[in-house]
Amino acid sequence: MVKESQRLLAADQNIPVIDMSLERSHVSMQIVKACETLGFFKVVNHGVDPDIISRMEQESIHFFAKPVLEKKLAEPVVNGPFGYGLKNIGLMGDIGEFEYLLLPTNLRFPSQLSFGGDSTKLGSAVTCYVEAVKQLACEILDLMAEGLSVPPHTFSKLIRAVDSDSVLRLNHYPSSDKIRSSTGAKHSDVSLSLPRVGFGEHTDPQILTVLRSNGVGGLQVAFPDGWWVPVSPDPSAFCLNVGDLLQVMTNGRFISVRHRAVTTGHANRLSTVYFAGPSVHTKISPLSAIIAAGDQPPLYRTFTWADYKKFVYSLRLGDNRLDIFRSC
Ligand code: GA4
Repeated sequence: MVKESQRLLAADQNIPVIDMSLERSHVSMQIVKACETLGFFKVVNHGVDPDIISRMEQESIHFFAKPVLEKKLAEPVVNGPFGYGLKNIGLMGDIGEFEYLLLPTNLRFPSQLSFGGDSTKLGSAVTCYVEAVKQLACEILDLMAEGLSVPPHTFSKLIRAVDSDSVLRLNHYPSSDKIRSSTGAKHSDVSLSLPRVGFGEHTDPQILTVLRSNGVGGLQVAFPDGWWVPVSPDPSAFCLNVGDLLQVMTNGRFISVRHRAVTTGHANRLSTVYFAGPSVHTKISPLSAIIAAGDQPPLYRTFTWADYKKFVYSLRLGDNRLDIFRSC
């Protein structure tokens, strides 16, 4: 259950909402500001085809409605933490009140995803969705580069690499009501209708995260002053957050924001999350253009994404991982 001592703000009017149809230099300035102050923002008028989005949502609903034994057959034929999971997160014993499907984005469907059944429709929905959100992520990364005055495709070229190590995650958080009925608890047991941790607090290790949810809330973002702020759901928007690697590349100018998902209310929450990462052998370090323009020495030493990922998977979800890579 979410601890009462954790301070929660009621509204999310402090979350930046950026209209991507506005003038480019204005949008780029707003994005940089949001990444420097919070590391999180929403975009509207983003240009992603609504049919691609709704097909992805329909296929997720269809997938999660299957019996658990059938969902467990979703095993990509690749190494890594991929496939269907129920409550377990990572390798170190973290758990949450949700189920998910974690997929590498360079899968060829259906040959590399065996379902023991029909995965063609889900596969084609995922392929189209990944292509669309990757395009959006690259557009936003180019706007960041522009706003930071670093060479134009500094960030997006890492995501566009053919062997980019990006991941798609489909999450299904049952409502508190459903959790209550599945535990056989009485309707009067109020503790079971309190928010419960779906996906515990953490930062995302990659470069940039692109999240979309159905119309059910649950995502919360940690503000620098220590407040947790619920993000109001908007199925027509995308939520973007800075990941650890982008914090390093910007030498700490951008914040890799802590966030979490809680279960609430009467409806199930579905989220689709694209984690844009570089290829595993990419060397990550603070950008020289940022160092030259700022007054800080490089705050992090150079490491590869493979090194960092190995370290990430050896820790618990909520652990701070960047400190050990600091150079001073
Ligand atoms: C958080 C962001 C992505 O969901 C993810 C997660 C990964 C996993 O579920 O396998 C991790 C988590 C995430 C960070 C710490 C480690 C690894 C679970 C965990 C305990 C897919 C990712 O890349 O890092």
